[in-house]
Amino acid sequence: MPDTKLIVPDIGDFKDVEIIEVHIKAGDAVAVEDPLITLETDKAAMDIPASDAGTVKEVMVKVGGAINQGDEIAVIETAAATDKPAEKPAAAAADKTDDKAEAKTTAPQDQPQAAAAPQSMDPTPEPAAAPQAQAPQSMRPPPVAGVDEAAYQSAHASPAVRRFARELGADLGQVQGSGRKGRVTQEDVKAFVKQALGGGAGGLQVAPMPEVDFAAFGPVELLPLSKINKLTGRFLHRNWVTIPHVTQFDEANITELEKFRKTTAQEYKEQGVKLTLLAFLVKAVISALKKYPRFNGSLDSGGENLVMKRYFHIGIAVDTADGLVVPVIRDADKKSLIEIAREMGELSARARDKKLKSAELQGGCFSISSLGGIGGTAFTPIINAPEVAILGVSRSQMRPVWDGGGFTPQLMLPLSLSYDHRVIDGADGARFTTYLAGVLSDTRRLLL
Ligand code: CAO
Repeated sequence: MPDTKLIVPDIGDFKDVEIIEVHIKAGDAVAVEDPLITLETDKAAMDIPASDAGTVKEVMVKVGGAINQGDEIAVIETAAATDKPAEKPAAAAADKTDDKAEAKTTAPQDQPQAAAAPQSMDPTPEPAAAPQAQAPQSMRPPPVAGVDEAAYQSAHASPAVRRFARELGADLGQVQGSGRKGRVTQEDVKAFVKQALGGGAGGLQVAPMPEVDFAAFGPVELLPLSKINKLTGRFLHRNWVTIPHVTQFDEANITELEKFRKTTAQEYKEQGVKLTLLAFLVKAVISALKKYPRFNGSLDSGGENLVMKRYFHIGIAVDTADGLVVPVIRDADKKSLIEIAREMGELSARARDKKLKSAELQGGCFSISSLGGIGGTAFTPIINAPEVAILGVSRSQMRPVWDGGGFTPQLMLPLSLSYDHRVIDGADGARFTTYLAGVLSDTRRLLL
């Protein structure tokens, strides 16, 4: 195994340039163009990349030292067999910004200089490391989505750190530098990314929650969150921050429906079935899903296609002592109103007794969350992904409604439909609730 000395290439007019980072240590494997050290001049930081691949035997430089062209950086053991040792200048030094660095060198003579390693002394007769100086535009790292590119470019960081930040998708312009003169180090980028991941999804940057000593203000006790609280909390948080929600509000005149429900409910009560408004809502929702099938779809994992479901499984949010669960009524389109009411009663009873099977919580296409039995006028339900919409229902109220000639008392049901705006447009959101309100106002439409 031959030894090769890696030396400082032509770095222009710079003399006694300070080394601010050493990226290698004995035993490291280096590939051609891996950054060996980072230098800092008055104006910029620059990486000195490796001109040869091999294993580092000895490092001759340290942070804080100063170097000049021709100084030895390291000795590496190259893999290729040869009988002569070599001394090679490291590849052309990179410019301040890595984008430019991939394409630009500090001095016009860099390319000849990189190629200037005498071929006879070159243990590997491959071309010297000029390609870095020649990288075409298309090989430059793409800008990181959503970052301020100007701030990114002007950030005080070495090319290696810039490359690292790009790989992680970190917005370098926002990273606080802890190095000399505010230089951003690799550790700074790591800390920034860690904070971003801990504080939100998809690199969402939010201020950390304050740690408050509540006991300093009065007596407190700790109540551990239930398993369901923790699990649903995680999913709800993910859905809330990753899905662009829009909530469309509307109201349905259910005066006639409620009259019908009350008389029918009496009959079925004797059979042990509680016929509440919810069963009618399931039927009306299925009719609306058939008319507007995108609401019954789901985005595939790549976000490129909408999976259109030809079945209608409806999730019902159930409030239990341990937290929220959403059992699913399967093939609700094939079930009668009474079958739906009976199944809903059974599912919610078993949910409260913690007796649901996990299969009964899966496969939903669309969810309904009814707070009507409790109260409220409207709310913004969170979509139960991968579903794309959820209907929230609040308490119905008798209100005076203008019928063209006067005000008459009508029972109005508030509807709050949250939908995923990536899949559903606002116009369709309004069409869906208008249609739903129409069906609930006149259930004969369900027969159409
Ligand atoms: N307006 C007025 N009254 C309503 C109503 C509405 N929109 N919806 C239900 N009611 C009435 C019912 O008719 C019933 O009246 P009676 O007791 O006089 O017959 C009463 O409110 C209670 O209904 P219910 O809650 O027993 O039955 P339901 O079918 O309406 O709801 C269930 C069943 C399981 C959905 C419900 O018990 C529940 O858990 N709701 C909470 C869901 C929830 O937590 N959602 C939030 C999710 S996001 O955090």
